[in-house]
Amino acid sequence: MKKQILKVGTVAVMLCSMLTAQSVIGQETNTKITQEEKEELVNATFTVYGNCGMCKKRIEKAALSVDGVKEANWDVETKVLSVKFSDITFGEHNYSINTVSEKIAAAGHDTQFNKASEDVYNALPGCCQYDRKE
Ligand SMILES: [Cu+2]
Repeated sequence: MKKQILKVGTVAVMLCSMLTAQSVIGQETNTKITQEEKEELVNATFTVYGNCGMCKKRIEKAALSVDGVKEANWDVETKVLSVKFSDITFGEHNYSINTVSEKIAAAGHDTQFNKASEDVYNALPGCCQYDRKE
């Protein structure tokens, strides 16, 4: 009888420490990305068509609106967008990159994977209407 009580007590202590450990892990993932996590970010680049600084803002904003994307940088000269996203959140690279590309096309910019619709493209400010490939 005494042995059983002891066992229950041990299990309770184990459960307790497990719960504590879990809540600590939960807290860590809720905080901003640490240096270690930053190193686990995956970098991907692809071409996005645009003209100017306004395009840059629009493209980067669209990229950053996708969950898991931590950094986005579009180069006006080379037309190359560089995105860093969390590999923990998105195991499949293609899924994440396709989503980013689709969001950018929806904002009016053709990418090497997706085309923006005529309507969205025509709604861009004149200076942002880049030359489209036929
Ligand atoms: Cu522009």
